[in-house]
Amino acid sequence: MQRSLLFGSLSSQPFPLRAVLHSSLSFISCNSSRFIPTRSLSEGQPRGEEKIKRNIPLPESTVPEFGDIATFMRLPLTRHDPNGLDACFIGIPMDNGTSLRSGTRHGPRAVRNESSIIGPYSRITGAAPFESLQVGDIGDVPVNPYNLHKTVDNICELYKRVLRAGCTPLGIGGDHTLSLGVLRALREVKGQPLAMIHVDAHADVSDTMFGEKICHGTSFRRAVEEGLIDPKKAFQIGLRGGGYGPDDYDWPLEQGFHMFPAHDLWYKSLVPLMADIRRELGSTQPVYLTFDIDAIDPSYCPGTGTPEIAGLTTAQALEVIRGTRGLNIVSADVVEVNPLYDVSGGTAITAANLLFEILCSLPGVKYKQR
Ligand SMILES: [Mn+2]
Repeated sequence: MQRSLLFGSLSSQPFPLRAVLHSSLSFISCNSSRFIPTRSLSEGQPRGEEKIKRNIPLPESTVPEFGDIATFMRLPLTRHDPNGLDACFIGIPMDNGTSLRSGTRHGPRAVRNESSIIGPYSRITGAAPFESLQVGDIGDVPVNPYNLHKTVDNICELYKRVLRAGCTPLGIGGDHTLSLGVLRALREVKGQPLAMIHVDAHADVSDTMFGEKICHGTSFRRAVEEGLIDPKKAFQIGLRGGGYGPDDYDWPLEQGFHMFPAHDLWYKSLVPLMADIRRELGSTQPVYLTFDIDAIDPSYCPGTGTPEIAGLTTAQALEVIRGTRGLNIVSADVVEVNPLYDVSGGTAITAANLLFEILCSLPGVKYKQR
């Protein structure tokens, strides 16, 4: 496929591939459910019928956008209950996997607050997600701020419940350790390793940090080792910044990852790249989309824990997300939003809009003629 990519391409892999680890390792499951379901607003309403009354964001004519409870886009809240929903937003307010600046535990609330400004229909693309899908906000994962491993288990538990209800979970992070819990749930429920589109300044494939196997810089090495993702169907977009040596990118390339560093994407539209990825993955392969807000340049999104200069533009971010339309996205998230480092709210506004665009790109969303 691709033009001049430094690290690799879909059609030619410049590095020798080692044995694929996931073929010889069983994936790790997580603990059983301990969540208490609450009443669903859509209970008793069969899905798939046109007369169904779908959830819509609270209209501004009812209460102004700055008012009422800040669920995501002011959707109905059904705590920990995905029943009857086609897609749901889930907050994951954690930062105890963070290596530098803490504060992403405040990300979900900030993103929900800023999401109030987003209208339910995309005037630009014609997407009408709330006329197509039943969507809600199911609150936050009950994270444990004193125990990262229990937090990962709790993410996995709630995500399994959501997936088994036939609902597509859309996560609001929270540090990137959360992907390990998400992927363990996806692997178990979907019954196969996932394809992955990972947008990030960092590859997050360290073996350990401070001797720890689980933290926000190790998620995707663990995911390969545990057989959660198919590394040959893993695409990392926006990579940059300093490291400790050339090994940082060698390991994922040896596994078969496709890496697209930011400097190869500067000044370019990402529409052709996404077309290549869609061709490679097709329309049925289950895909996990995870978007670390630090993929975007810190001039747009300073509110994050480990910023790196010369990143993607917000326009390129939209091209990536809109370019996933047609893929079988089975879960997605926007992570590493740290509002303590951005008093303007711009980072959270960006994250909220990216999540809305992800919703618009999900399978089953209708587009109107503009
Ligand atoms: Mn990350």
